[in-house]
Amino acid sequence: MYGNAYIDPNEKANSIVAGEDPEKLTEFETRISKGEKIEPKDWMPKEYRKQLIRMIEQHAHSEIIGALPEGTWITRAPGFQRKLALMAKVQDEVGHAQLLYSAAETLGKSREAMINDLITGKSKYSNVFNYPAFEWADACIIAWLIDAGAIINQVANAKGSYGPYCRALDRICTEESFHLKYGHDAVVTLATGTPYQRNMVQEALTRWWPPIMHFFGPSDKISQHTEILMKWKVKMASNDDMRQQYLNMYVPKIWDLGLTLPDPNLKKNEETGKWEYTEPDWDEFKRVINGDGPCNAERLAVRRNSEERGRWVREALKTADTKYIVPLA
Ligand code: FAQ
Repeated sequence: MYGNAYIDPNEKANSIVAGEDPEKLTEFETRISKGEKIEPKDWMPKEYRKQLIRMIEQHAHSEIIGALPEGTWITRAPGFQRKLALMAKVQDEVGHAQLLYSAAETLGKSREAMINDLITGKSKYSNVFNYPAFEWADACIIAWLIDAGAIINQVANAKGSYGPYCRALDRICTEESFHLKYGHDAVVTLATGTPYQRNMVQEALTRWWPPIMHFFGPSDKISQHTEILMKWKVKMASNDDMRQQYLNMYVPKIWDLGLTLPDPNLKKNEETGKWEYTEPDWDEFKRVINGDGPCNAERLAVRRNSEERGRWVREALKTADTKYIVPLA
């Protein structure tokens, strides 16, 4: 991260595009400012390609790893309807990863290389999925409040500049809005249920609040990539703006259910219209995204294991006589 060292913004912007053809760069930036989409075969600066690969790949990994904490609850979800809904949701998340890996592939990085970077710990994925889902209520909080955060981010970025990513996000958001309704219903059921259920959902919310505050990324003061990503309309709002939007939409809903949040300083400043809160613990965030969270090792071990166990299928497909492969209808 840039930390507190002052870097002249013009100097930084120039170094990012050093060596690019100035005419092509101007044409590219003009297209973006006009709201045109950039497509895979169009000219783009190296840094734009690099940033997109980094961000889309991390997003894809987040979906595939994100299926794990909720996935462990499929067999234990209370009742057949909840099991069915959760199974469909988890399946959707894995599908989102496929869409996102395909979008990242259009930029020139192979799926094998991306999966390899995930399982060797080289690539990051969302901090939130490195925390455990101890109870059924944790799975409900994920489905409501993590999906809510994902939707805020994705609805905004779906209006961004890179065509394949935006189209993937549009499709993902449609499915995520069902997840949100399912998650909200599951949390409302617990919050309006027995004292045991209320207590369970309150405890889960208290556990998840710090990772949720981290979810939108480091504050704008220390965010490393926001400036260039917003300039090129990959990110359509800054980390702090997304966090504010989230607090504005969801804190009142949480409080309406009679639940409390573990931050005594959380309140909306009516004069500025902004939410005030205790600054999240960014040291914990850094540790978690760099591999040292409560479940990082377990999550990657699951992915490594499935990669190993699926190897024979991929090998068989490579050598299979295609006449024996039945096409999907
Ligand atoms: N977790 O300079 P910035 C979901 C890293 S999908 C981990 O501010 P940027 C669906 C960042 O990569 C959830 N790492 O970064 C679902 C960078 O590290 P690097 C995922 C994080 O890119 C729901 C460094 O910190 N969504 O939940 C995080 O401008 C339920 C500096 O940060 C997306 O990925 C984090 N939270 O902004 C599934 C959306 N935040 O690469 C199952 C697309 C930051 O230099 C169940 N991504 N870092 O080593 C984005 O919008 C952006 O990448 C941000 C971060 C906003 C996440």
